[in-house]
Amino acid sequence: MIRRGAGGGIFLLTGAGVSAESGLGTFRDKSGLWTRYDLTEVATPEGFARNPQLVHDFYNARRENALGAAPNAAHHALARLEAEWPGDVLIVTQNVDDLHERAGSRNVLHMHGSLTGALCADCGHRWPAPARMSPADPCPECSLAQTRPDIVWFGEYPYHMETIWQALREAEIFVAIGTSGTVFPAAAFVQDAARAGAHTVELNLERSAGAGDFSDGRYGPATEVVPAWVA
Ligand code: BV8
Repeated sequence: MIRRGAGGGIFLLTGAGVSAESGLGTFRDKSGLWTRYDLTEVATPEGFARNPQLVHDFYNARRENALGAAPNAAHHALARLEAEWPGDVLIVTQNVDDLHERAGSRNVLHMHGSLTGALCADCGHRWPAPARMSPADPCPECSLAQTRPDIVWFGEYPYHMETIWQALREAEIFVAIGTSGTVFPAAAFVQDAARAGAHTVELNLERSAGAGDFSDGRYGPATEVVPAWVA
């Protein structure tokens, strides 16, 4: 349970597990995406350069799934927390779906990008992604056919890092929800927050490899443990 009245800033780091019960796959569970796709082929700039159509097909399928999914009780509980908590509440998500926003959360940073965005690999122009994208799509700005999903791939620099590091220094409560703590720099955020004096909590289906870095943990499906912790 959050210490009521603390009023301090809450930093929420979410991963694929918060969207699992909305029907969107995770990455490293037994039927996870990385068990079915070679991440070097679909989630690296080198893979995109080799076969842009394969990468677009991968993200077109995930965009279609995400558009057809609905926010679950965990997303709604976090939106309620932001509306009711006296201090700041920031969601930094590794997820590329927009279920936090569709549940009503306003203060959301997508550090690994978003399925709703398109990016021109040549001029850097960004625009709302159509339902399906292809390598031949011309950039609305420079007209070159260098369109890519606005996603941060392995080896690329995550978005909003300066804002994120500042928020980690200021947070009084740090909560990691539905993430295996496998991917950096997100996996190290709990240590950054603890160093700055934050109370740290893991809310996950099961103890992650980094569970020992947290001061507290609640385990079970996000749609149960997140509303219970927010209550
Ligand atoms: C970078 C694209 C330079 C989007 C993704 C040390 C320091 C810095 C970098 C590195 C480092 N060591 C290695 C690196 C490089 C690399 C990295 O971390 N590699 C790993 C494999 C070792 N990192 C990078 O390249 C990053 N860039 O480092 O730039 C830099 C250096 C320093 C400082 C700043 C910058 C870029 C990483 C981004 C890569 N893009 N995907 C997409 O396609 O979606 S990563 C991919 O993994 C997704 O973004 C995903 O969100 C992310 C993390 O996965 P999780 O969300 O945790 O999902 P997972 O399946 O693993 O776990 C799900 C969890 O949920 C499980 O624990 C499960 O138990 C739980 N769960 C399941 N069901 C439920 C549930 N929980 C609750 N309820 C349920 N129902």
